[in-house]
Amino acid sequence: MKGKFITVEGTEGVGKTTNIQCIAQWLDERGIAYIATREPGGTALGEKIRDLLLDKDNTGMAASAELLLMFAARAQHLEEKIIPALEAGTWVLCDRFTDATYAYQGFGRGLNLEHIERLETLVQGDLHPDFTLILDIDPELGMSRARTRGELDRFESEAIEFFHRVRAGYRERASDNPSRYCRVDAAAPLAVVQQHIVAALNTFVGEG
Ligand code: Z5A
Repeated sequence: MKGKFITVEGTEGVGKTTNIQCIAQWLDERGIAYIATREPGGTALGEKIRDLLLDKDNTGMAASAELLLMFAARAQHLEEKIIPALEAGTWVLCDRFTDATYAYQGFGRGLNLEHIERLETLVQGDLHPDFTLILDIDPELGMSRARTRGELDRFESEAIEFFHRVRAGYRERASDNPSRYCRVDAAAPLAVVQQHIVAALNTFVGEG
């Protein structure tokens, strides 16, 4: 792949949307062509799947159905958008990707991590992000930030213990593979968070 694949992860209200704008600015300053996208979603089909996944009326959704819908949306996203962009030399900046599946469906819901790994191989082959930013925050603080935005979706309505498990999952993945992941303390003031992000990106492209 000629373009680079950057993903941003973290629990609710951690500041992904806010900090993706910082990464976009860093890319713009370097004249790097990129697309910004998100998961679940990113394509017309993926956005319809996202609506199903986030809809609070779907409270009875089986964890395995949730897992398969995540990968269905991802398969479409990869084929329609991510792979063509990377092959054309365009960078892809994605709000969540498969690390979220390990963290939410694996650590959060308790699904078997080896099953997730098999689906990952089926859908992605050997395509993985080149750089993953994990914004790390105490879920209580993240939820208090997220709550300022109004009605909670199906995930945001989960008990706080769920988000503690998700956070632990992200931390474990980051510490298992420090060369791909950069974990940043997202409870810090935004300017400090963004200094860390820019420093990590500079290191990633060999400017640090
Ligand atoms: N999900 C899954 O289960 N499995 C998967 O494989 C995938 C996803 C791909 C939708 O994701 C759901 O899908 C998600 C996991 C699941 N569960 N939930 N909920 P989403 O990414 O669309 O939803 P989200 O996590 O709730 O993200 P968000 O709503 O977009 O929040 P955010 O982008 O992380 O936060 P923000 O909007 O940038 O910031 C929140 C507020 O905090 C805002 O007012 C900011 O101004 C403020 N903020 C941000 N940073 C700071 C700092 N440093 N200090 C003070 N205030 C700050």
